[in-house]
Amino acid sequence: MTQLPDRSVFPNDFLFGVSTSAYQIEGHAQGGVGSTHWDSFAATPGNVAKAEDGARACDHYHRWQDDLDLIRDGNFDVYRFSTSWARVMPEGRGAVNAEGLDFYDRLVDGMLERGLKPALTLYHWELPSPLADLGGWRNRDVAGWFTDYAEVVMKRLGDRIWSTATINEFWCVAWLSHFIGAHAPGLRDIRAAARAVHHVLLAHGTAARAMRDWGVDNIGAVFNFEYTQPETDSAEDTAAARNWDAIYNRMFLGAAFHGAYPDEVLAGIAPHLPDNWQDDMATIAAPLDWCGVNYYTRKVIAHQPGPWPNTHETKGDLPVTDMGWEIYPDGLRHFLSMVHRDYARGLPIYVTENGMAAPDALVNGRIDDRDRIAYLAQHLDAARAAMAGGVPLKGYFTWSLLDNYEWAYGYDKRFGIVHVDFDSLERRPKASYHALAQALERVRK
Ligand code: IFM
Repeated sequence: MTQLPDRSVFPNDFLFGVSTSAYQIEGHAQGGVGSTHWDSFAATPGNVAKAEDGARACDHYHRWQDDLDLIRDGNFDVYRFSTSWARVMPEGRGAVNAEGLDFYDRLVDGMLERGLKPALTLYHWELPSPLADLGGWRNRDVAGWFTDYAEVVMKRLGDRIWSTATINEFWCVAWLSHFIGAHAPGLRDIRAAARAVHHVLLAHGTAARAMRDWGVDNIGAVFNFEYTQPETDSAEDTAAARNWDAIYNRMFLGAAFHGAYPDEVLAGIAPHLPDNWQDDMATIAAPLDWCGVNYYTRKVIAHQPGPWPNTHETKGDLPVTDMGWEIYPDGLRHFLSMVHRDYARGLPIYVTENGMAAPDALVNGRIDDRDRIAYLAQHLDAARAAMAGGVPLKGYFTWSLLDNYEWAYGYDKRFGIVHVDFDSLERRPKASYHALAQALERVRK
């Protein structure tokens, strides 16, 4: 069986963590939380497998202490979690739900009591419905709404938070949700997408600058990446892959770090961006302290006749995970090197998500997920290769602690290192959890 690399082969200050997000685990029907665009998206036929939503999820809202114990006992250093905007401010603006804020207060204290560094993400996709009604990410005012929400959270938790990310996965928030239509709010409209792209970046930059003014430190953002492989070396497929790569891998980084959108992207979205968008780019390129990289897979892209971006996903020939995602560890090395070389230039980089959905079988009460262990080992090796090439990689987070609500796939896809029985809600650490716990054990020197 593949062995995970030991903590001792990483620098002493290298951090290991697990990642989760609020809507995917908490149970979003509990504790005075407001409705979100994911609730209505899931309630619309055809959007989510079995029309499942996050109402109960893993019931982390009640089981958080046991879940934090699992993280501590897994020998992790950091817990990357998110606060739900709709739990903190059920209407998205104005009134604060004291019960919601108290929950996160206890959660953060619980991390500290267990020696875990709290790594907060402010937005991991559950936009409050009243804001969605006003156009959500298409409405420029979202930058101010988001900053007000950030202020409420940081005023309460900021004194104990180790790191703060504004947004998780800009591409999913803007493109997957407003151009491809696979996530809430399920739009397929280039104008909506262009505006969502710009406004989620504006919200990020506005909040990051404001937080800096309030004295918050260690501020970053989390970007997702997919290695892009042209199906053939024809000029058309190569151009299609370049467009895909620009939209997915360079648009948000380019704006956040250089205040510029790639030319390949402007070729499609420029007519649809808000008036005077150029004036916002300096705000968007707010100084950051670190950059988060989420990486899972590679995509094979071919030319698609018709309107921009002329891209079409085709099937590759690599082994795939239960999501049908190709396993391509060298893509992680590629992006860590690219982010360091072309964008973050010297800032600490973290792998903020990496992991796989596997068809885990529960046999005699055990899950022997050696495919997941192999996946993690290969990606940790790729991370080490990037470090050997000079990338200031400072930590690695596994997605995810628990099997959870995998968005449009409902509860069918299991990413956890801990199995969750979605009837009894019982947690069962898988072989990957035990392997990580063993690899991360600190040996006294
Ligand atoms: O479950 C998601 C997570 O919410 C964001 N990053 C990718 C994961 C797996 O799809």
